[in-house]
Amino acid sequence: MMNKIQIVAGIGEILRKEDDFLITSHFAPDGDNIGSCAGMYHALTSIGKKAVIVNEDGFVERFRYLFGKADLPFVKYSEKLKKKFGNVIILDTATFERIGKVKELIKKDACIINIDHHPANTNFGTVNLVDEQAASAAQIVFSLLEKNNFPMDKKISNALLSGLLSDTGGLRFANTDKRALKDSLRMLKYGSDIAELNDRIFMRLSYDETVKVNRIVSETQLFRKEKIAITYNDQQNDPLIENEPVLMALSSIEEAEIAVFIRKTDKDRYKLSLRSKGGFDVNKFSSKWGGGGHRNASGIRFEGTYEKLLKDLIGDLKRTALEYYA
Ligand SMILES: [Mn+2]
Repeated sequence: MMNKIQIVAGIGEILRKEDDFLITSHFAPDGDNIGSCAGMYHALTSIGKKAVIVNEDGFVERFRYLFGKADLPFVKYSEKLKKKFGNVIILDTATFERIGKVKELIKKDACIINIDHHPANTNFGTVNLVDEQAASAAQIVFSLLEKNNFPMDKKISNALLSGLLSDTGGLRFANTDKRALKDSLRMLKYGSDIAELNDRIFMRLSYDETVKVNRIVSETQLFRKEKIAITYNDQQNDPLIENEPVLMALSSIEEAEIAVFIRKTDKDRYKLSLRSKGGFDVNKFSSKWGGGGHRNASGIRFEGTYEKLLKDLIGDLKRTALEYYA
């Protein structure tokens, strides 16, 4: 067994020795996912390496500032992508399955570097750097780059600080610990502006999206005894660009400790995002239903009718919450 210092040095060696990297992360990319991938991309290209970021889903435009005016190195997966990669970096992803179709781009004998902070990480990589104490995957990437003496700059720190801010809700969530604050400070040293990044990540929504978010939030149902707030959107016919603003609004409901956002993605297919305050473990609940994440933020995919979803899954959540808050 290698210890953590050896793993960090070993990954540094691979990054310097090899070339032509595929960087990827879980489908439905969020800020930590995109920030970690962008930080790794900038670090590799700054030492002359070739790299590309591929995700099963499309880019989230609000993070465009991480790439400046250059061509976007973030590619949405398509069957037309024929190239297979031997050097793969998977960031912020608990299981190999969660990269989805990007699997198709990986050679059988590829070297897979797995860097993550999800407690349910299965150590699926050739090399695994998993630290569930980290509030964000971006912080693990950051310390890996610093420890391996990569030339750090504002581009890299902006990407990684964006990841950290995304997963901590702008340094407000329960996972905001001393380490998150210390890492933020170190990132500011490279020129990042925390107010500017928080503004870009949390404070910008188009008029159309704002109206839509508010319509969805206005349909929220509150279960007082269970402390659950639930709302729904038909993502198939009336898609939201991002889910986070809805979840933020639900999470801020004083009477609710648990927020659930249900999206219909196809016939009899649903995606659920769960958020909790304090001790209620939505990761534990989601795992029971084939999903996962963190204690206070997780997701589930559900197949079946909406009635079945409400009766079985939401029924189970209500019972679990009632027991917990009893
Ligand atoms: Mn994360």
